[in-house]
Amino acid sequence: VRSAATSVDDLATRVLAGHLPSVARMISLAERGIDGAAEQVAHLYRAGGRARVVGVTGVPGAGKSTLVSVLAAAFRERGKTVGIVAIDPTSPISGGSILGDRVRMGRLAEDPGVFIRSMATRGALGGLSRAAGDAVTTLDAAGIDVVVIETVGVGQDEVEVAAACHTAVVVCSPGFGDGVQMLKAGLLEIADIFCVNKEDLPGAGAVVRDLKQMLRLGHTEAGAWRIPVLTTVATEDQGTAALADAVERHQEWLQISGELAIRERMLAASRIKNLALRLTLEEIEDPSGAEAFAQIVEEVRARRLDPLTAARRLMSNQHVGEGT
Ligand SMILES: Nc1nc2c(ncn2[C@@H]2O[C@H](COP(=O)(O)OP(=O)(O)OP(=O)(O)O)[C@@H](O)[C@H]2O)c(=O)[nH]1
Ligand SMILES: [Mg+2]
Repeated sequence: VRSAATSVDDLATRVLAGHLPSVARMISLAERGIDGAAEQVAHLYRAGGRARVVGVTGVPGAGKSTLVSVLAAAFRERGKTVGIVAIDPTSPISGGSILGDRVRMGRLAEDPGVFIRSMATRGALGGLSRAAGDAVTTLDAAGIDVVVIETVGVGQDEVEVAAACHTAVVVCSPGFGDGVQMLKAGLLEIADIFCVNKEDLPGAGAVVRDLKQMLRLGHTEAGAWRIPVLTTVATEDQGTAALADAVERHQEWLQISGELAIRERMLAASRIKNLALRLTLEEIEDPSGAEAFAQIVEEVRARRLDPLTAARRLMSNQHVGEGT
């Protein structure tokens, strides 16, 4: 019987060779926090950096999944391999959502150049960003060219995931209150491209007008990226090529303007912060330190110690039991 560490090791080797079933397993192990998985993802990170990450986000029901499937098909036609990470905020951790997405993705699911993965929202602080980040790292290491992440842009964690990409596509559709919802969620700030989907429905023109109006209010410096407002009918595969063009144009702009390095620094910083949070929590929750932690909790309860000092002690890597 091989040890868990060895088999995770083998797995990373197969991921690097582009073996997609191993990619699926690696993502699962990392998501579940299996021993050794984090180290393997760290190893994969150093081997990656070529994939371009496209975030597709927007209010529930805007047509994101439908749009992602036609967009993925457009990238396939351009000779690119595509990974799709769909983050489902409502479903529990089950195969149900994967099945649902597979049905929606139709023949794309049969294409060996496409990898589709659903992910449920993780409860813990930054857990979703971490899980999504690990999935991106794994797909990147496997040589996937474009990774598309679909998220519903509600909630802090969701917006963070949506922002952690090279190109953020914010999807709107005609419907009451969309604009307000997006403003609240902070989605307008992260958009590199606006896509008004369901152009076939009444009210689409008004949404386009509102977005363009809003963009005119923002200042644009020379050489800055001009955020396009595109329209699509995802169910009819209409406007998809123009959307794929816009994504590619944005990525060229990132390169030429030097913004790519800035963005990648931002992404790296967010990865570090998320991991630092987890390590800190792990340290606090480590069973071997449970007694010492209980002791410090008691000190704080009795007000001989304050929570800030206690937390600072934990952060400075001091063992919780020391120096009370
Ligand atoms: N009329 C019209 N309907 C569309 C269009 N695109 C998607 N839909 C429909 O809108 C509904 C929602 O589409 P999804 O792709 O599941 O939307 P979503 O944003 O992924 O939804 P959630 O993931 O649940 O937030 C489905 O019934 C689609 O068939 C479009 O361009 N026009
Ligand atoms: Mg969806």
